[in-house]
Amino acid sequence: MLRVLGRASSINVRKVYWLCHELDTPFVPEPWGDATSTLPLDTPAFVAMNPNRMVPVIDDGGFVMWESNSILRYLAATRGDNALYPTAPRERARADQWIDWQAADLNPAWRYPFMSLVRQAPGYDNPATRDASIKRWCELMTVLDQQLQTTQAFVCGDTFTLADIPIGLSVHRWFSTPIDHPPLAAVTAYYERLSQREGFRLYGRNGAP
Ligand SMILES: N[C@@H](CCC(=O)N[C@@H](CS)C(=O)NCC(=O)O)C(=O)O
Repeated sequence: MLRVLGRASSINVRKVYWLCHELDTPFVPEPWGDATSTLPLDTPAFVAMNPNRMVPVIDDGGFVMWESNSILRYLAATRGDNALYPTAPRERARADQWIDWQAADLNPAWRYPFMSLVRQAPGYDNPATRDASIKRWCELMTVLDQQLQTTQAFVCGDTFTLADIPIGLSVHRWFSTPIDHPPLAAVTAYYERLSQREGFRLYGRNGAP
């Protein structure tokens, strides 16, 4: 049985749970990294699986890997149908474009305000840095809004694809972080559209941001 290692409060772990639900793939969740768990990340056993000391990690019959968006691609390729992660080069490239944009651009933009306003973590208390990051976050969410105005449905078009999983989690984080949200009607409609999916209700918008 597929093992999914990582605390359920992690946005990146919840991506994997959600995809497993979409694929109807059973998995064993293991709460590594949870503050109350006996499975800390800073141990030789965990570091041997992921030297970055981060979750999620999967163990698929002895094949161990980390990096959430890569895990999504692997699971879709091994369990999915082509609708979720199309094989046609241009359709696949379009999904990859948004998956990579989420990791490379959108994630870094929300990190500082999230750590500051939600986690209230030490070292994230510079208002100018926070405001600059919020401004960038809003700009990127406007890019997403424009795409969704075009598709009127999901990130890549009419149908739900793998790209909607990381983007959907990011949209949940956007609405759950206490900042001034500019009105983005297409993003708001998308959030409600995703909420019609059981997997998103269970794993996407359930957690603290
Ligand atoms: N790029 C990595 C980032 C993973 C990551 O940031 N994981 C966080 C949880 S969301 C983590 O493990 N933080 C350390 C901890 O919880 O102790 C991925 O997408 O898998």
